[in-house]
Amino acid sequence: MAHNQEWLDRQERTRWFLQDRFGMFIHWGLYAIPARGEWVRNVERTTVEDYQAYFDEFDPVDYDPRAWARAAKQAGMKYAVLTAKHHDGFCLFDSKLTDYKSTKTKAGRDLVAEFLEAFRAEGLKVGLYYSLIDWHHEDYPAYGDAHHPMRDNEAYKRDPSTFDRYLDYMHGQVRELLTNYGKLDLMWFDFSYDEMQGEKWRASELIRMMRTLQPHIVIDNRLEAGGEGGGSIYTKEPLAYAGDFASPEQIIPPTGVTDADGQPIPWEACVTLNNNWGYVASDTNYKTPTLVIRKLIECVSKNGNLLLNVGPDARGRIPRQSLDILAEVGDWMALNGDSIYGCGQAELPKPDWGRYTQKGNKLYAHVFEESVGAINLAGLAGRIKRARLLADGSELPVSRPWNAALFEADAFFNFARPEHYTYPLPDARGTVVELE
Ligand code: H79
Repeated sequence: MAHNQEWLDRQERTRWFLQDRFGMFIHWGLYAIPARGEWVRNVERTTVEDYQAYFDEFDPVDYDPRAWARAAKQAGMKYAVLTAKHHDGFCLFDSKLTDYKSTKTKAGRDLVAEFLEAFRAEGLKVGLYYSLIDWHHEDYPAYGDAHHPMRDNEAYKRDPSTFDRYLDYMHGQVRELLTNYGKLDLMWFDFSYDEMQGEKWRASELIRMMRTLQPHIVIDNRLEAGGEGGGSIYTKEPLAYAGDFASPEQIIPPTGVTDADGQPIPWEACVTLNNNWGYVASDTNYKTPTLVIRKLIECVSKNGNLLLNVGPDARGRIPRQSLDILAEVGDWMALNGDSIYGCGQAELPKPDWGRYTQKGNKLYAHVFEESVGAINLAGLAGRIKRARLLADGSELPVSRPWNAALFEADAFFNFARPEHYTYPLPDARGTVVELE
């Protein structure tokens, strides 16, 4: 089956996205105040009235998106996505269609506009997250809806015929975002479920409008799917609203994301730094910088991106622990970013000591495990012109040591100079050798 135009356009639109590989997700809203996660209303069945306390109180005096942008850039991230509206319906932008927005709080600021300006100023690409689900809007199904805080509260029975009013509102807000805020590089919708998918959102109409306003905007696949995947993005004839990339949530697909013929489909794993998207002070279950680095490498080795989340607190500060992790990831990226940006899956299978990424005729050997003896480059005998430690450019001899005579089809290298049998990895987080 031939590719349709949607498929071909996707190739064009996602060029920068596949190049950049590493982005920052930012989950921020009223839920930073209760600090029990962005699903707090749902989990605790909080009414709109009870949640109102956080709206009345919201006053992020330390909001300085330029500091966020510097942290993202220093970490080696190339794009960022902010929650313009999460499921609770609170808007971080000055929408004319609601008063449930940051400009009507003590903040008195268009937080989205300031985010966009700050991140663009650092040279990062910018995206907005917009929740399809809305627990605040009175025309969004509540009673009986799988994901609504009031799903089992009969007082919240709603007339299904008014759902179109919500869709007018939702389309109107997307129009505002794509009209009033300059060029947006990415739009991250969240999320479809059960029969709430595709044309239930009037998705064809929405996409037509979006492509008229901003033809190049990259869009996720969640007008048609949830975090578990699905939808026509996996086919050679995706629908107009299939999206430009798959969005596995809190998981890295074992073998990447491919279509029926095994051809790669753009994808981005969205992953939290601790165990929550929104700010939760008590959640100190942070991933180590080494794990983050290795998971980023893993994504790229499977042709994917990593969208790594931070959850700023109610005052507007990214948690100290998150900043510390990002700084260390950034130190590694500053020296080894060539093995990430513009790279993808290698032609060779995964080696047992780590992973490969590849860009053209350059192969990046990411060594995670200390070796006993020389490191085996299976399948590369006679094919390597030179090997360099990426972090400092130093030469690494590629040879076949005496004790590898039986494996003579393979090439080997060794971090030791002169050659020893064991040697500590130059960088325990992930040592990268550039092979040409
Ligand atoms: O915005 C982030 C999440 O809020 C949202 N998507 C990411 C990017 C998301 N939507 N659905 N899910 C995450 C998965 C749903 C998980 C749930 Fe639960 C399990 C909802 C209710 C039970 C997690 C655990 C949230 C509350 C308890």
